[in-house]
Amino acid sequence: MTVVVSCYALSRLAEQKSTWWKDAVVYQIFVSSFKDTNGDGYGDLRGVIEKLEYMIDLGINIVWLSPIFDSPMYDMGYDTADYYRINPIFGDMEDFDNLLEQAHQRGLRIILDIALNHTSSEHVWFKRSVKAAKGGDEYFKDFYIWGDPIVDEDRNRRPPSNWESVFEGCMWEWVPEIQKYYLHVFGRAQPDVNWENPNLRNELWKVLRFWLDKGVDGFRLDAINCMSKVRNQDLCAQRPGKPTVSGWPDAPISTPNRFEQKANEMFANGPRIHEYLKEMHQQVFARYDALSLGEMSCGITPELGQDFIARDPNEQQLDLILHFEHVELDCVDGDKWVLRDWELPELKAAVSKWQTCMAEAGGWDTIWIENHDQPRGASRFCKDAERGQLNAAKLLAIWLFTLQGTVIIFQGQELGMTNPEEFSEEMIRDIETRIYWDVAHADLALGGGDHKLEMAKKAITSKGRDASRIPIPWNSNHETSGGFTDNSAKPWLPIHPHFATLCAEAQRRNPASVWTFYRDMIRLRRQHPGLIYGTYQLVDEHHPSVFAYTRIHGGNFYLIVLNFGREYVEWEVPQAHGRGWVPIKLTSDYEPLGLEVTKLRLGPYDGVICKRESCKAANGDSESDIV
Ligand SMILES: [Ca+2]
Repeated sequence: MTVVVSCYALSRLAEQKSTWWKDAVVYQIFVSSFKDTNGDGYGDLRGVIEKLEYMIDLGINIVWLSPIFDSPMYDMGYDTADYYRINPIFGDMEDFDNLLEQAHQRGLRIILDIALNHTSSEHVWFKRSVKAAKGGDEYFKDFYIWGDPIVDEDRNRRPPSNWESVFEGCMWEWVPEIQKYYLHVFGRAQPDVNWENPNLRNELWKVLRFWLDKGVDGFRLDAINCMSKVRNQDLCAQRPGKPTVSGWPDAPISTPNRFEQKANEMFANGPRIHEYLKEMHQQVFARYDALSLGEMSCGITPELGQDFIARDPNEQQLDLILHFEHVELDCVDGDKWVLRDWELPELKAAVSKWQTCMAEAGGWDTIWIENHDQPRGASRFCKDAERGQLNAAKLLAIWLFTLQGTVIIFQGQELGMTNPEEFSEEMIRDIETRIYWDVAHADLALGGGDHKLEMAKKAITSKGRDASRIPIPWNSNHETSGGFTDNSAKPWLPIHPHFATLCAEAQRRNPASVWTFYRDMIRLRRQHPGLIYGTYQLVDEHHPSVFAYTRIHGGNFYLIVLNFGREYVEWEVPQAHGRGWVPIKLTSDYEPLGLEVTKLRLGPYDGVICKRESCKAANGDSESDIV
């Protein structure tokens, strides 16, 4: 009997744990660019505290803080030097404790962004690991991924495998003093930790528990599907490659005539990844009512994604995953810098597949379009939106808040911020963009031609990570960089050229602003649980400019129709979806509410949410059968 009761209690706990983040709206803060309170040009934790009421007014439930741990900031904090210390740029532990307390007092939850795939090369673990190779502390010897060189008959040395780093060049970095290479999936100052080592994993669980014990409400786990790397013995049909004497296989040749090769299959979704994440869940998240939000920017598909969010308690790994298919439509072969045009049906297919696959697996999707790594959505999903820029930002809000999943917005998105568009070298602060720009320059020196440099500038203005990282404009005061900092300070990145019209102060006073629209959409979504929990179904999948879908929940039926094009379009509600649709929210007020619609005439970037009540048909069947 006791067993039955405790199982019931456990299942109740699981049920409780799985609900609070589902209908929540997450607001991502890139602390450096949010609000500076001490005039050093960088945002800080006190700036976040200052703006807690702002987030409450908007309707936010969860704040995601970009990495705040001590870091040399080679990659803006995604290179941790000490997981137990606050980065002095952002404040100290007292500031953090204050922030957590004041957020909780207001009912706001805080989740921390943490990179556990790698640390900074400044981390003491890394220094000790190097030392251990020379006969130091054995405990740290295998905290990182060390590889021996492959030496040919002529005594030429090459790295243990041909894997290409995500940022640039070879994934292996030579350390002359110990005659070994270390592996780094990202930048060379970001060595990957070795998850094969149980001691290392235990240290990471301790880190997570330390912050959860403080009361944080969860983590955004950076690059969480990259922890398990492929060894020779792991090669198979799904992971083709060529074994080498180092024990690390070479990736298949995709770019002839060079050594480094794309190697996603060698480090993403590797052979032990589910084992590791189950252990993390059991050792950490199962013991707290905390959210695990796993970022998977490298090689995740809806089918693979299902395996990470399984609801079976024995298989549990992550609550939510951040996937990237919809923001990689403009990439050629996954290369973010090589741009391609995409068509709306491709976007509809990608979004719909994730919506369906997550629901089928009993999981829950995440809904987002921009973040600190991605450009502004309004500049990307509504191309050439000058004619309807205001509508475009509102259209994107309707889209986000009517899909199924936890909605995540990035600071400034609620202001309809766009990419700055103009190229300037002063804007290049991000290490990934800097490397790309330097390579483009080197190509020019080798006779690459001016047009290549122009293409690089275009790629940087539309895809570079600095575009969305520029400071938030709080007011129209030029002296204080739009209220971001104080009179004397220079922000670490230039402010937006249109900061005076985009600023929060002006928008909050304006009932027709993007800010007001976001606030209203958040409220509307709460008033209509069907928009949160309803079943998603795509309508008219091949239409070139209209993205339409239904959400059905209990007796409530919703139809969302969005014109992603810059031309007027007439769209007839398909007969199969019934009649009686009444608009409840529009991007613009061009049409009176309260009238039934059968045909919609939508202007550039216009969107509409329609609703109808279920009614029983004459034969007693629910109308849901025909929707
Ligand atoms: Ca500051």
